[in-house]
Amino acid sequence: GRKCKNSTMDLEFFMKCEVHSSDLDVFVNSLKRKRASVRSLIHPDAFIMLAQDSLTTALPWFPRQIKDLDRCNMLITKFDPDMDHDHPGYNDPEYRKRRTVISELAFRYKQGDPLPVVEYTAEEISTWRQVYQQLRSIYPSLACKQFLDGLQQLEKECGYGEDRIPQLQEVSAFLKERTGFQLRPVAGLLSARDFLASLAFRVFQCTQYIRHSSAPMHSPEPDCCHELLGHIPMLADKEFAQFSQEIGLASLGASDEDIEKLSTLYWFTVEFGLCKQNGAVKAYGAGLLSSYGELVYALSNEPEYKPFAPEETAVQPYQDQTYQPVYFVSESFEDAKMKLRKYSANIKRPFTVRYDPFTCSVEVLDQP
Ligand code: HBI
Ligand code: NLE
Ligand code: FE
Repeated sequence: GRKCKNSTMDLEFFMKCEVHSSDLDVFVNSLKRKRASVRSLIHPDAFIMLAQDSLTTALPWFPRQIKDLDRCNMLITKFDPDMDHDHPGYNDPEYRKRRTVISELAFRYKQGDPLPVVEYTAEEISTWRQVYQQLRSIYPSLACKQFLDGLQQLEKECGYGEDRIPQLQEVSAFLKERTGFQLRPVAGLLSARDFLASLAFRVFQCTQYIRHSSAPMHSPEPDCCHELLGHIPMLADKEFAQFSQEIGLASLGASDEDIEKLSTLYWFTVEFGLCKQNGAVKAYGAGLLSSYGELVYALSNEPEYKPFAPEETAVQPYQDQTYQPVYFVSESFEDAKMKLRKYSANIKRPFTVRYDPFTCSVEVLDQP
C-alpha cells in the first residue's frame, strides 16, 4: 500500500491476483462484499476492471477438463449453405433443411453423451459411394504408407467401404482402442482456437453432414467424407495421434498470433501436407486425401512445392476456397512430425501445461 497523493489519510493498495475465468464471478462478488467494510480504502470497481483486463489479456480462457470442450463451440460462419451464394447447396432447399437437422444434433451434444446416429438417405450414400470409389482407386499410388495402413484396418475392422457411411459412434470406439482418440460432433467450422484445443484432450471434432451431390470431387468445407476418409486413417496411427495432441496442448492459452501460426502450420501439414517416401512424393494431408480433384492436382507437376520448414511455413498465406497454389514437402513423414513437435514445444507461454490421462484434464504449472 501507499499513501494517496491528494489525501493524508487514505491508502492505495495494488494487488495482483490470478483467478481462473470460471471463478471470476465468485471472485468479483467477494470483492464487492469486502467493499462494504473497507469502502474508504479501495476503489473496487476500478480495481476489478483492471483485474479483469489483465486477466483476459494475459491468459485467454482455455479448457482444463474434457467436459470444458462443451464450451469450445465458436463456429465460423463460412461456407454456410444458407448464407453463401456460391455454396453448391445454396439453391437446394432439401439440402439446406438436411444440414439444419444434422447441425442440431451437434449443438445439443454434451461431452459423454452417446454420439448421434444419422440415418443417411439413399442420395447421401450415393455421394459417399462416388467419393469412396474414386479416391480408393488412386490411394495406392498417391497416399502415404501410414494412411494406407490405417484405411486397411478400418476396412477390415470398422465397416469402411463404399456401400455405407460409417457412424461416428463405431469409428470413435475403434480409434479409442488404437490411439485413445475420440470423436465429438460439430456443426461446421470452428474457430482455430477451439478446434485446436480439443486435440489437447485427444478429441477430434467431426462434421456429420455430407457434401452436396453436385460437387463430390472437392468441397472447401469439411464434411463427413473429409473427416472419415481424410483424418480418421491418420488418427489411427499412434505417433500421429501423439503429435496431434501436442499441437493441441501447445495451443492452450497461446497468444492470438501463435494460434494463427499454429493453425497455418496445421493447414499445410495435417490438412495439405506432402512427404517423400521411397523416393516419391506422397500425400498425408487430410484435405488432399478427401478430395479426388485436389489429390490428383497436388501430385501433378502443376503446383509449386516448397520444402517444409515450420518457421517459414507458419507465415505462408493460405487460401481455403479452392486448391492450394503451394504445398510443403517434407523429407519424410517422421521429419514433418519431428519438426512440428519441436516448433509446438517452443511456443512461449508464461506457464506450462501437462495432460493427465487418468483424469482427462490439463494441469497448469507455473514456471519459476
Ligand atoms: N473446424 N470443424 C472444423 N474442422 C477443421 O478442420 C477446422 C476447424 N476450424 C479451424 C481449422 N480447421 C483450421 O484453422 C486449422 O488450420 C486449425
Ligand atoms: N477440400 C477437402 C475435400 O474436398 O474433402 C476438404 C478440406 C477441409 C479443410
Ligand atoms: Fe480437416
